[in-house]
Amino acid sequence: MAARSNKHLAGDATNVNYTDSLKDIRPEPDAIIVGAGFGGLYALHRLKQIGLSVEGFEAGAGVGGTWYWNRYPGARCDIESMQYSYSFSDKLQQEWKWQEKYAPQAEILRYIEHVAERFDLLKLIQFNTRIVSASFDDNLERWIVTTDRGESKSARYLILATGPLSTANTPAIRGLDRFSGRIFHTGAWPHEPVDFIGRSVGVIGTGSSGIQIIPELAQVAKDLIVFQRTPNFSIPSRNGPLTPARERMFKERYKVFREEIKRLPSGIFFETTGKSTEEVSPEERQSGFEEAWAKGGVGFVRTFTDIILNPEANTSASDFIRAKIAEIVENPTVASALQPKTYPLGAKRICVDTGYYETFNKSNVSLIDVSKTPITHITSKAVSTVDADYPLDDIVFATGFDALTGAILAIDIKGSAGRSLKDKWKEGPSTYLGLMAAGFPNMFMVAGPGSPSILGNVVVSIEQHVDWISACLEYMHNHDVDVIDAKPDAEAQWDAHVNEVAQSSLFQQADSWYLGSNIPGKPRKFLAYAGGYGVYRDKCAEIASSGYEGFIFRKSPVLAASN
Ligand code: N01
Repeated sequence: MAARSNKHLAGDATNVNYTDSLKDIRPEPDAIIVGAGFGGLYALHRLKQIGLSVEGFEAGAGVGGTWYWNRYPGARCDIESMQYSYSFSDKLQQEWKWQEKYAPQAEILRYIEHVAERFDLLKLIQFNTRIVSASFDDNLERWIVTTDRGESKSARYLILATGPLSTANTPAIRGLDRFSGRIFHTGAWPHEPVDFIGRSVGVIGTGSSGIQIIPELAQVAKDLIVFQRTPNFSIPSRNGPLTPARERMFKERYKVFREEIKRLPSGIFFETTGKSTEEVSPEERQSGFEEAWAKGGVGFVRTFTDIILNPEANTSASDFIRAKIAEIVENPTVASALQPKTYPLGAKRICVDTGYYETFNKSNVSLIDVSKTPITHITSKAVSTVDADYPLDDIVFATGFDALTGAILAIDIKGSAGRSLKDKWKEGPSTYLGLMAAGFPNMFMVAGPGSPSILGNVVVSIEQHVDWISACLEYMHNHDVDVIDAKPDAEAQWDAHVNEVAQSSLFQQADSWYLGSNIPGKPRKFLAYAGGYGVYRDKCAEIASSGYEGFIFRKSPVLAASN
């Protein structure tokens, strides 16, 4: 799309009269974008492309979001890099050369940094700056944000690309502040290398992050104590260098392939048998699982089409993994503790690992099942459970995030008439399409609650969201309107639909961050849209082509005067 410059869309430099240290001589931007991860960067690029002036704010010192903060040993993406990457520029996807099938954190960060430089986005971002509040001024019809540096800025549009998994959660364990050793969180890892050689290290948490860091720490720590509350299903990644043949396969048909994944439930392409477990003999079922296990990766769950839908198929897949755990882990008590038995495969996020179960055969690694012997407190030197003290030099929290709403609600957001978002969402988030919240005009979310984002390939979701938002802003320009809001009844209907779909899904069958149950006091509500990415995408497209059904537009005399 050709860049455009016109009075409505470009350079909306209203001379607003709000207080504060507006020392900055730059004109007020049309859009403020919060966050410079995959979502924020693409929003900056896309909105700039349609002729808007944009300004980004990022709490970190660099771009990358998740991949900036999660620098822990073993951090990598468990979606193939050829898929977990931007599709908006064919030149970029053809020219970038991934080294590994599943890229490690450092490689993904290099890629994001390359994108920021290549599309000239760095100069648009103010780093080391956290947005602490955002309010919609009904008189000016603009968003006014304030930063932790005490600055203010206003814009017509506010885009929250704050990341669905960006607010690290450290459980409030009694005595933590008295611990005299080092404390880490996987989601906010130091930038400098951390030496664990010869140390006694405790890891609390065995989700995707724990499962990735544990094998790495086990190689260097004197003792590694793993505190597990709930075991997870994990599939070996079988990671390795990206083969030239696989790279070629993607690159030769990237355009077609990227179109195809738009229709898929998770926005991820998996090679599957295409058959249900009912269509194959027990021997074929077993050999299908064996083949998928040998191939590795989260695609295991797609080996047969009915694993997620049919409890019997799910049990056979779960039994297969439990048998693998028993086969790999030599100590039967440890193996049994590592086997998930209380929920079906897929109810919690499936993990992907490199040598996770094998790690428990090492003599320096112990597993403490804190579902049986809960952690009671932390002393200056140890983590204590109901029946023992575990002396440690270091504690690593791999305890996850306040997902989807955490980073949004960390900003004091006030919409029209001063209504607080925190108050609106006190029973859990409600949005229209995960894109807007009624009463918060001209505020958009990227990969927000009520969208499918975190249930699949989040980069695919991000591109769809940002494209939808930019098309919407163009529509507003073409129809000479200035303000968009979600209609409360459309939001209520979407919310009911999100809940209804979630109720009939596997996700209700386990406690997880999907439901907010990892954060004390967070309302238990399924946070994403489980109806599938392809279905969601069609719905968003249909709404746009119907003239944005469920949204309300208006012309603003104030904004019109400033055009
Ligand atoms: O966090 P989690 P994560 N005492 O919430 C435990 C993405 N990701 O950072 O299950 C003891 O999954 C908690 O136990 P329980 C991915 O989407 C992707 O690992 O609540 N334990 C659980 O074991 C992923 O799903 C990648 O009983 C406590 C763990 O901490 C999401 O991020 C890599 C506790 C938290 O697991 C989050 O993953 C990494 C307590 N008080 C992350 N509190 C890849 O692409 C919590 N726990 C591979």
